[in-house]
Amino acid sequence: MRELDKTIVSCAVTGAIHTPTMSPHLPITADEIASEAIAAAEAGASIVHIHVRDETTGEPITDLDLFRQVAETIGADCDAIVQPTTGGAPTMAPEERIRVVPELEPEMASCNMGSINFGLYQLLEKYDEFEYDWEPEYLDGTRDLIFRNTFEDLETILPVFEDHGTMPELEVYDVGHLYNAKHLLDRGLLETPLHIQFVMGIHGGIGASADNLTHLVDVADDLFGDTYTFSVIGAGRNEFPLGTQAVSMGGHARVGLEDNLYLERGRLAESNAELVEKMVRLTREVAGREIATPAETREFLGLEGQSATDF
Ligand code: KMH
Ligand code: ZN
Repeated sequence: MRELDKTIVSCAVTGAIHTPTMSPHLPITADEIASEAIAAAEAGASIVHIHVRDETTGEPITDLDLFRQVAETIGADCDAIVQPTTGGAPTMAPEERIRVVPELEPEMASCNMGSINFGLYQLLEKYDEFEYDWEPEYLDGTRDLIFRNTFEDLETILPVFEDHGTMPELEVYDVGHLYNAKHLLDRGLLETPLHIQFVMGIHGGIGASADNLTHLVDVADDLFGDTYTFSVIGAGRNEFPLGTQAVSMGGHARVGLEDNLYLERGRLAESNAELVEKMVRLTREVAGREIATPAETREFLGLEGQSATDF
């Protein structure tokens, strides 16, 4: 693993997992998403991971005008690395999801390293009723859903990253996805250094245990040696235990309302910044590490800066 003497904290501001009924603090409109990202950056996040939503119903969409509005607002106000999703919602087709890269030519974007069952239906039983009809339909539909990222999909979308100078953050939901990345690297569809995001605790992906994180790092060490760095997403209540383990191992961590709605058991986070502040505190107090600035993150990851983007 490539080591940085500081910790990169990322923040995933809204995502496509949680729906409006689940938290009044989930940002929905472009302005809400952008302002939450700016506040997260002020709290210490050097990368802000962005999805967009229908501004009236909160349904996940891939509207390029909204992506541009969010990216431009963030870019005008702070120097955090804006990282749009190419994962969109698990229901969306890869060719729809990748459009944001040619549109914004971002420094980074997420790139999902394989298909999984992406189950959200288990969330239904936690809510008696939903504000919008689409919410229970969306969640229940994941019972019969494959979050599609086939080898052909990856052969199609990875050259788009290359053509537009966008660094893919490799979203790895299970051990097999690391071997997919190695295969794509060997074929020249990926290049080192790699930045891998271990996504743990998604229903359909690898379980969120400490042993599984250690195993993922061991496999990545075997496959990629010192040509990769890793960050960790722990879904839900796993966010802080796994984030703390990751940063204690010399890795990095992602927090945010996309992945976790709670600051602590039974208490909804009132903002993304609250989650970032807690991860910063844990990084300093438990791992004894300082937080990387956007400039330090760019230098370490080899990113070219805001001026290299198209927003
Ligand atoms: N939705 C998260 C589980 C993406 O957006 O492309 C992983 C993620 C991937 O953020
Ligand atoms: Zn995402």
